[in-house]
Amino acid sequence: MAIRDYIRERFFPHIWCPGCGHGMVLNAMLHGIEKMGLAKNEIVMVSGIGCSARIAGYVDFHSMHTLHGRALAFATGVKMSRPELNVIVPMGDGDALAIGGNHFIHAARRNIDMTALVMNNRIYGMTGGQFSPLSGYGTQASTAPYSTIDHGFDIVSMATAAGATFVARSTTYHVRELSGYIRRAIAHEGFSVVEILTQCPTYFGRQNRAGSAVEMLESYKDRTVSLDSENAEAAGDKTGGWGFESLHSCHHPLPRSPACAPRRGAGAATLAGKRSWPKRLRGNSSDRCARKSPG
Ligand SMILES: Cc1ncc(C[n+]2csc(CCOP(=O)(O)OP(=O)(O)O)c2C)c(N)n1
Ligand code: SF4
Ligand SMILES: [Mg+2]
Repeated sequence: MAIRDYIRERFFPHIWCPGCGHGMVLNAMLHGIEKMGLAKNEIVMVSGIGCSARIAGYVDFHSMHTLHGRALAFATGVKMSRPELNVIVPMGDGDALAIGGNHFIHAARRNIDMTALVMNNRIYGMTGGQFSPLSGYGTQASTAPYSTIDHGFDIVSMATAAGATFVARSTTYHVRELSGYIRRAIAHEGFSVVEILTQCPTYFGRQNRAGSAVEMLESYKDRTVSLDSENAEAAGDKTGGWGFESLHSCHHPLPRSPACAPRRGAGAATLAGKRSWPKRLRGNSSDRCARKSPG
């Protein structure tokens, strides 16, 4: 199916500001889905509220635009009633980790078979640039004119600790790599998380003098390190730890706990068990290898 066929063209032009990274995430996701060969009616997209959450309106899948922070709760209900469908949840950093933080950790703990795409622009974009739990120390925001004093979450570490079984981080600069991670996350059986560092030039960029959208993108190239690269060992030194200067490609495919393994067969009313899964949607065996250290 052509990429264009996955889009609801009638809702365009989109609402995003020029240079916003959210459209690049949409692009990467659709390329990943197209490569998997998924039909539109095999996918449900459930979103909350935020600039990022608007993605659900632009795709021609089954889609739900629900409440700020509650998308994972709605998505859990969808997965319980239609376990054969692929459930994807695009979320902003505020949506996922502020108001929706509790839903996030418990969806990970339950290892529910769905994919969370956390679009981390380190700010509340939609409502005018307030700081979020991902803003990180020393960030200017409309609610922090003298800059923030607390540190941000590390989504990768938190999701892994809470029980997610596929966790990756990438950026809108690394769009091909990002597309591959999204594809693997959707194919993975269990709760999969892809954190995407994405630019909000309008609020985060202006308030923090981060430059144009292009300069923000370039900074993702210059200030992140692939864990697959030879430089991964030195990554901690180069990046200075979590935040904007984070590693861009962490993937933590974990073995599933027996309690979370999908139960197959007729009449098994489990989250993943009503029907047997098409082969291409099953996790690849390399997704179950030993956990990699984030460095
Ligand atoms: C219950 C509730 N609280 C607050 C809001 C206002 N609100 C809408 S979007 C948003 C934050 C958006 O930030 P984020 O989730 O990071 O998405 P972004 O716009 O940055 O992509 C807030 C606070 C709301 N719609 N509903
Ligand atoms: S406010 Fe920021 S996140 Fe929202 S559309 Fe504009 S650039 Fe994107
Ligand atoms: Mg945000």
